[in-house]
Amino acid sequence: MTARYKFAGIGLCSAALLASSNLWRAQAFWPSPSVIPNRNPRAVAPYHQPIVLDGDLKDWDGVPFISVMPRNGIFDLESPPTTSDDDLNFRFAVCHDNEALYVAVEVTDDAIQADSTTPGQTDAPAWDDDAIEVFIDGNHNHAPDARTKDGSEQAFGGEFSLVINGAAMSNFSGFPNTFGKADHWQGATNWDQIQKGEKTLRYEYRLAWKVMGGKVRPGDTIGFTIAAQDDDDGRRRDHSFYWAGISPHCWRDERGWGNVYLQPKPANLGN
Ligand SMILES: [Ca+2]
Ligand SMILES: [Ca+2]
Ligand SMILES: [Ca+2]
Ligand SMILES: [Ca+2]
Repeated sequence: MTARYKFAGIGLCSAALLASSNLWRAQAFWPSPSVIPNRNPRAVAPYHQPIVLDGDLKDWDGVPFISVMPRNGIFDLESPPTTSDDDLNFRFAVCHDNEALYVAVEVTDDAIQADSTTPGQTDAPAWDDDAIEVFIDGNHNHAPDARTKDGSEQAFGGEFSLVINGAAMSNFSGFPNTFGKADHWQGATNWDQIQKGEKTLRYEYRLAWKVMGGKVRPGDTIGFTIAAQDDDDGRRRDHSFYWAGISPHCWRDERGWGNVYLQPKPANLGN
């Protein structure tokens, strides 16, 4: 190949690689939310109990997990994306027990960091450490701004963050500083195991109907998304990675979030 054609070939190959890569997808500017492929994915939260909040997911046996890999998730481009599965990927599941929604998450991450927060905090800057953020749109109205100043959207949910070290944050919900309260929300991680050398990060949440506005019940569908925040160098955030969202600011635009159907308890299980 002449030098000219060689460069043209390299250019074409690069274009093909970029077009097929998540990097391209993550950095693309979508023309409008209405044409985003795979927008608003759906998950089913079956009735399932008992769940024990302890960072051990054996009690989730039989509940389907959804895998979110760099090739099929959404990077919020407030932070850089990664194409490496080892750098960051997660899987999650949802279920309910007629009183609350439960969320389980298992994260693969190449460097575990929790230097910016302290266990026991309920107003932690969770996004600067390895953390999970759950977003609830309890009135399911797909509002373009979940953070309206009048609080009308946060009355039906908002953001509920849990750091791998057990620190928490719900100040961007209608229910600030309520982590640990059974009538609001609770959670647990496998931090004890991580400190002993375990490499897989595990999280469990319990979110009572109250933090969705109080009217959500089995049979309803709520707006929902979930993100893994990744700190790899012990300072601020390196990656922000969502199941569903419109980047940038996935945390704000409910139109890009997924749906969770709260599947009622089967009649054959009794009352
Ligand atoms: Ca458990
Ligand atoms: Ca990482
Ligand atoms: Ca990390
Ligand atoms: Ca940090």
